[in-house]
Amino acid sequence: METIHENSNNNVEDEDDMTGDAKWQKDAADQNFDYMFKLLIIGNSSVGKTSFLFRYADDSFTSAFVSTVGIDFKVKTVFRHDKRVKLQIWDTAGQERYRTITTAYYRGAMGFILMYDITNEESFNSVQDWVTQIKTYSWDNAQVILVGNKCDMEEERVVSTERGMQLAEQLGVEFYETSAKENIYVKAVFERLVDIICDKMSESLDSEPAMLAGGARGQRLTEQPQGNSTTNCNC
Ligand SMILES: Nc1nc2c(ncn2[C@@H]2O[C@H](COP(=O)(O)OP(=O)(O)O)[C@@H](O)[C@H]2O)c(=O)[nH]1
Ligand SMILES: [Mg+2]
Repeated sequence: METIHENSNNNVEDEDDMTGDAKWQKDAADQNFDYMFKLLIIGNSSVGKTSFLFRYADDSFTSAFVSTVGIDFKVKTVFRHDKRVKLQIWDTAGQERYRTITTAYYRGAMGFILMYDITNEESFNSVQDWVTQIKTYSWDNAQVILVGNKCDMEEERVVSTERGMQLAEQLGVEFYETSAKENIYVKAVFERLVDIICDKMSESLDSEPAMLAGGARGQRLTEQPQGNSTTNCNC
């Protein structure tokens, strides 16, 4: 059962101000990039995944519950280290509620933003389940960043920063506390994820130069992710 629609018209791009269909056609057809990374935002329902994506892609936030129906992915092009990196960022379109995310959704994903809500214990307790999903359905070198969202809601906080840090360390991933609402560390998380993926790629190319011959775009890499844990909390 595959319910993903790949013809999203919710694409955005950094460097021009085109809107609507014209923009989508340009983005979809735009082959002028060095790398293309498929990134996924996963985590329990209502932790703020859609808000986080909107904040990054559109720099907007709405406090009404954001309907994810029909939203599949957004495209954003960023420049990192002189490279034009086209990000295809997928949102779960509400399927996370029923844990019916299909393998098609995970296919080819190079990076994950694994999100919980610092005001919701259950969302934190589910992180391990999501890690298991990632391990089951995505390739070994997919990079993960753990994100505790809604750090603007300090008074309702139930998951301490320390617990987030400890979990990240245990999982061997980096950790940020963010706010889609207040725009705290949203861009930083995406940029860091892109950097980690780029680092991993060049590492693999160094150790396996043969990959160069085939081109590195979205290729499956073969090394295990590193266990370096770094923490970034400013809330
Ligand atoms: N205070 C606060 N509310 C947020 C934040 N991010 C999302 N929300 C709210 O949390 C609810 C669920 O957000 P949504 O993006 O739909 O979550 P999703 O189900 O994970 O996609 C909505 O009411 C959002 O407005 C945040 O950083 N801070
Ligand atoms: Mg959503």
